[in-house]
Amino acid sequence: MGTAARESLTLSVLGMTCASCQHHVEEALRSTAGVESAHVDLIAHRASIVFDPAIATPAALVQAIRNAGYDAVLPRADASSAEASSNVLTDGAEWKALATLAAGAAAMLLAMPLGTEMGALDHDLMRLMPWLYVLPTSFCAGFC
Ligand code: 9UX
Repeated sequence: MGTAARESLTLSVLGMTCASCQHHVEEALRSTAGVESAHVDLIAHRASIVFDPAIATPAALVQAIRNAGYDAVLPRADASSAEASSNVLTDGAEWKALATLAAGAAAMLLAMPLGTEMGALDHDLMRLMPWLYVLPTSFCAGFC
């Protein structure tokens, strides 16, 4: 007890538009293996997570958020944290994983605003339920 390694990480969370979103993301993170605590800030679009790096990885945390229907990006060059845990990052495989992840995140970000998939869904919804679009936009983005 008490010897478990701990690391904290702050992610940028994308796609949260209402208070329920915040809870969805928190629940997704808390139900991820290795996560000790997760706090999501809806206004700042940030998730602060404390986890055991031997069990959970930043990539797994991002994936958990994606599975919940949102997206997240790892903080850019987290220099101080990288130095504090240099033993983790000196391993070449870790760098490769991070690079792959960063490339994936970049591709995701590039693809999203164009969002042909979302656009099609949006139009179907507008046709089926026009009243949905009369509601204040803060009500829901459609994931609830
Ligand atoms: Mo979030 Mo809804 O995906 O009131 S907009 S739960």
